[in-house]
Amino acid sequence: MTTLKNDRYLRALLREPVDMTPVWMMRQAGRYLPEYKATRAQAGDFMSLCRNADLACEVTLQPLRRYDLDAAILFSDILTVPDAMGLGLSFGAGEGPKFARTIDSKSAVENLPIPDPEQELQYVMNAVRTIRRELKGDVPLIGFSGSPWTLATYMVEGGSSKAFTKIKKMLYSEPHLLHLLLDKLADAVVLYLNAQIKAGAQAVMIFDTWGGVLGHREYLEFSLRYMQKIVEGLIRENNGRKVPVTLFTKGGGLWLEAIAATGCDAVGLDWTVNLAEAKARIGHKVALQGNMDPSVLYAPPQRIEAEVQQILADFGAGSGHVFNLGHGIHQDVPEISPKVFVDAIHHYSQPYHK
Ligand code: 1CP
Repeated sequence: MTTLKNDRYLRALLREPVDMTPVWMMRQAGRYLPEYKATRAQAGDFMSLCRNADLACEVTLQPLRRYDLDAAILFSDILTVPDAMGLGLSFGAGEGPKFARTIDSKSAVENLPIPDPEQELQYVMNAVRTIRRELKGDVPLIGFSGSPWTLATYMVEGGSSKAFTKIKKMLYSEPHLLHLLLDKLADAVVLYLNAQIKAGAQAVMIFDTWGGVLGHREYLEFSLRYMQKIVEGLIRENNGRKVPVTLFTKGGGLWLEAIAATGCDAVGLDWTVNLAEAKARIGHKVALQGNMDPSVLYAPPQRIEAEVQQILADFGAGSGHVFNLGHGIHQDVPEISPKVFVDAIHHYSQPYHK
């Protein structure tokens, strides 16, 4: 049994009583912190930072030194999995991700290997072990992966996309090929997340950043089905403690019941969803994570506090809420904003837990 000094985040995900609402921030390690930029410069480039367990640990801990966060998230990227499948990932200075090779044929899918997490992705597991050691039980560590659909968009498009032309063409004209790819990715993600759990991740989250660009039937068939397969394959208890799993589909507000029915412990929400409505729809089955618009952090402190109070009131009394931004923190928010945000959540949530 792992003893944690602060286990509010894990307890809230399991809808167990807490003294105040826990909070962490999506992309809490990143370029909005000057010390992150310094460590990244020291590493040379983004992937070298991910591959160096000590530096990955350092940037994971940086936001926790500044803010009273209730969880740490592994510093890595969702695209390490396709990289380990041989696609050759790089990040140019100031640019998004690029793959040297893309998936454009049946043979390309068939030839994709399923990476052994303790071989090709061992650097991630080493980062998890190092971070767990250095956290010294202060707060839990979140492991993560991309959803098969979201990973596939990058692998087929060759990088970031706006129109998703190639993968949608594949979806509508060669659905069997896309299913083959997604099924392989689901197998790879199960191995990858279970290895993170064995290495020390105390909760896991699946980022389905691009599920929201799909049509209704296509979301269920090409994104949710494979997240469900992952949920069914995950280790759900380790060292005598439950390992909660959170599914986050950006733009997934229309499919909350279906997402909650996968058997996950928590559903991540973006800011298009009203938390009170989401609680009424699925709060009896799962915990909710979210969901302040990250752009609120551009506003003055009083406006941030007002927004936090509104979201806390929307959720109302009781456990089952992990406060978070509805997506990643922007890199140019005022330095004081994250502290105002985190402290307001802890302060104003206490009456809801009496
Ligand atoms: O220049 C830099 O320093 C790189 C910026 C950066 C960072 C800080 C990238 C490149 N990845 C990360 C870390 C990261 N990525 C984390 C851990 C940090 C933390 O949360 O504290 C996590 C959880 C991710 C996950 C991730 N990567 C997602 C899913 C979440 C989301 O933001 O929607 C996605 C889609 C990616 C791909 C990716 N990696 C990096 C960028 C710039 C992108 C997005 C590209 C795009 O918009 O298509």
